[in-house]
Amino acid sequence: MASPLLFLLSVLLLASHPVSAIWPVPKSYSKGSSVLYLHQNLQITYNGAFVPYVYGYVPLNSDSKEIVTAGVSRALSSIFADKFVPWMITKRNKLAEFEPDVYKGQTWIKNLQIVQAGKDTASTFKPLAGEVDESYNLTLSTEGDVKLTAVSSIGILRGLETFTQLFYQHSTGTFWYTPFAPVSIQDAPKYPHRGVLLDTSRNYMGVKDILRTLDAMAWNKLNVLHIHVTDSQSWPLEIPSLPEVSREGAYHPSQVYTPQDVELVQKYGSQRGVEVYFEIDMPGHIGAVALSHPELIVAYNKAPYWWWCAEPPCGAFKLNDTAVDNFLDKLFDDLLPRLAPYSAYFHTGGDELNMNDSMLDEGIRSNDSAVLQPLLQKFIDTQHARVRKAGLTPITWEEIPLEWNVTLGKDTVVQAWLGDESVKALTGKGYKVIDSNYNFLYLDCGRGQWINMDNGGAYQTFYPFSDWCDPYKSWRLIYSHDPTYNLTEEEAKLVIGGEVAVWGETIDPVNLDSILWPRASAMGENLWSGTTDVSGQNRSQLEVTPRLNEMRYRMVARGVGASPIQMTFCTQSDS
Ligand code: CP6
Repeated sequence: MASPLLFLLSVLLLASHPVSAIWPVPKSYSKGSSVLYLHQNLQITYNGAFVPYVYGYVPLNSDSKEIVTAGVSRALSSIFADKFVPWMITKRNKLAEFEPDVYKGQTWIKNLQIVQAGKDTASTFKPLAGEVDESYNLTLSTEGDVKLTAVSSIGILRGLETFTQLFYQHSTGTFWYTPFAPVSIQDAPKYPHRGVLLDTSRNYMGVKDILRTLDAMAWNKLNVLHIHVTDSQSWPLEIPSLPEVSREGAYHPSQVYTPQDVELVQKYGSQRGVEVYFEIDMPGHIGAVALSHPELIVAYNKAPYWWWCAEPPCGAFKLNDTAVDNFLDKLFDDLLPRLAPYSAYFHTGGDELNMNDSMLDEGIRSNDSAVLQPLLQKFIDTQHARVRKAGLTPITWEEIPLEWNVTLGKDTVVQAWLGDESVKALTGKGYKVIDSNYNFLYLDCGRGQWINMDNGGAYQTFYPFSDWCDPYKSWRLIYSHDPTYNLTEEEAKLVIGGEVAVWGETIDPVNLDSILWPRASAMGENLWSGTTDVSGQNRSQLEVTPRLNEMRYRMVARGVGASPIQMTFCTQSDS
């Protein structure tokens, strides 16, 4: 089947017009070479009822019809606002050869018929991994009939996004067309959890930067945003019942998420089929609490940092302290009920806890894991019980079960970061796993090293000497990563997906887009489409590179500053 001749032929065909950047690539996809034009007065129906196309439609609530109406609005307006004229991916000065002749008469798309076969439930918009059916079928006939069917409204949104990626703006500026009719697509994701971790503690990210990230995630069919909202460096989260925590712990009063901000971000995500969940990292990585509650924290700002934590200014909760317990009771009572309407999960952290920290805890004074393990087990049990009581499912970092031998409830999801071996060990123990292998998926590239820690606290003189960017993880490296590497079939079933991570030491809104995109797109395709094509082979770079390049131009056209992946020359001169 995969004869070199056929392969060569398909490469030549691909080079003769835009490649159609359906990204991630659908499970099954066939297309032709007839042209269809799109105008703004096509007839749109949803389960037989008329749907208006309103530019910038904001859903009134989370009813399926509202979600779909807003999805239609975004899809059509992103086509008509895209201004994506593919000269950069065709031939120098020869765009006319690839574009339809608009004066030869047009076949217009007449209708967009949307049919949802199933009923949405409350968990459609905040699903546990696997709870929502994201599959869809999309067909465009040569005559201009478009049909989109799905089980859930999230599936409809996925199909609408695919629909947008079939269209280009004509260089005349007033026509939008697809050169690919007839089209037939059947699509469904391989993994239910396709995520991005965003760190808002090391550097603050504005609400608008988070909303832009949610949009770009939806274009890439990524469906989970994990906000690592607090850490030892800052606490940018307002807790109304504990106002002192962000008052003292945020970098600046303007760098705080209010409860309204949190709800906006969650709602915005849920309307796009992207679930937003939060992490309060503990018992390590919690130093910022010491600024308002020094009595709860050990090792805050203690030098030399490497004795106490992975990165200054350190700071860990006392592990066996009723004041800590009371604080967390109040914190969770305030926060979790506000998150639960939009999230299925809450992440309690648990990474990189340094045993030495409890040497400074007057109630413990030990770094013996035999002493600390039962205290940590109790700490985790207590916090996870609170999470479950709020109707959320707990997530922890891998160290909790693997390094500390803490036993977790079987509902708990474990996020692995230290590599393939961790994924194997965790699935071997029967835990559901999110893969965030730092060798492939840490987009910040590595942890900085800090020097001059004994200089009396002048942090501005500390500098990271290896984090920018060593080694840089190219989209190709990320794309080569299979979350189920070296797993048995049984183990692989427990991998619910993966998350790329944007640790924020050297990232803020200025470079966020270029750090994330299109590298997160690369992992997005692995998680949606798997790492192999229909014949079980790794997809060819000859097919993937121009397609990702086109997706990158599309993201740029939609206002996201994605990095270029090659020279314009590469795609312009390819025939
Ligand atoms: N912060 C927190 C970090 C990291 C982790 N947790 C991290 C560790 C190693 C690298 C990059 C980031 N900055 N809270 C690890 C999960 Cl290479």
